[in-house]
Amino acid sequence: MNYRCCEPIIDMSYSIERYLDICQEYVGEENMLYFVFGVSFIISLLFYLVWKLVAGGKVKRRGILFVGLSGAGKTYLLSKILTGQEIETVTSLKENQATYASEKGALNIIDIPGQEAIRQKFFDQFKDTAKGIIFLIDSESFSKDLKDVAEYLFNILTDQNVLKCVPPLLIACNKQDLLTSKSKKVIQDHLEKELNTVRKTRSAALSSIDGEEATVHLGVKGKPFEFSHLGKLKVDFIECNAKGDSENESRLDELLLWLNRQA
Ligand SMILES: Nc1nc2c(ncn2[C@@H]2O[C@H](COP(=O)(O)OP(=O)(O)OP(=O)(O)O)[C@@H](O)[C@H]2O)c(=O)[nH]1
Ligand SMILES: [Mg+2]
Repeated sequence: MNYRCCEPIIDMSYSIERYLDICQEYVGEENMLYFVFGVSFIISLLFYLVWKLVAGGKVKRRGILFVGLSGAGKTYLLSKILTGQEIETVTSLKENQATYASEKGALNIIDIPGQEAIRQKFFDQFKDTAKGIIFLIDSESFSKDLKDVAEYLFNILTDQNVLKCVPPLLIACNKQDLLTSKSKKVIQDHLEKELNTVRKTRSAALSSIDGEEATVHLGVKGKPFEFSHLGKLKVDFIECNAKGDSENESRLDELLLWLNRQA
């Protein structure tokens, strides 16, 4: 067929007209508007379903990230939860992954190494899969680690992916079997104060780079930082110990309850 430049368009609009005529014949002129609405609705619904299948299926989140400073007890906790065994651990240099069969379904636990030089890289690698995050703290060495803990927590709380997907965050104050460990209340208070300081420092650093006022979005602007100011990002604090002392067993009931709720 030899078309000139605008002939195909004329041809197409003629075909559409023909189809509309046929439809009109079947549904009647008075019902034509309903018919067009109906067809548009069905097409939109199909597009939506296909989009849901393609995009929704791709990022199915089943991951629970164990994060925290080196020595907080992440790998030990992972072993204790999965096998009940108390193992000798060494500093992790790569992630450990395992499937946790909760009452409601399987979760993929990913233990992110806490060494400062590598933790961000591993967190970035797995954050897309996070259905929940457990931030483990060594409650015994907390006072000494405060600055470092707050810096790491700040990075997580202001991470774009975390802010977008708002996975529930559990701050687990571990090693409660040790006599000099800090309670979750003390840890929360100190962290709120320290995160306030980190927020100011980061804002000041950004302003000096940009030459204008820059904001770091954490909590409510103009008010001292509180975890309750994080909006949709839900943060819980619990006390636990993966290791038992001479008299008591490990104490993980609250942590397991939270974990099972995420499945
Ligand atoms: N007392 C006590 N010690 C614990 C507890 N949980 C873990 N530990 C000890 O803490 C030390 C560090 O534990 P790890 O599990 O290796 O720490 P980690 O967070 O995986 O550290 P990285 O791999 O370096 O990120 C080990 O000696 C554990 O036995 C606990 O609840 N109480
Ligand atoms: Mg480890």
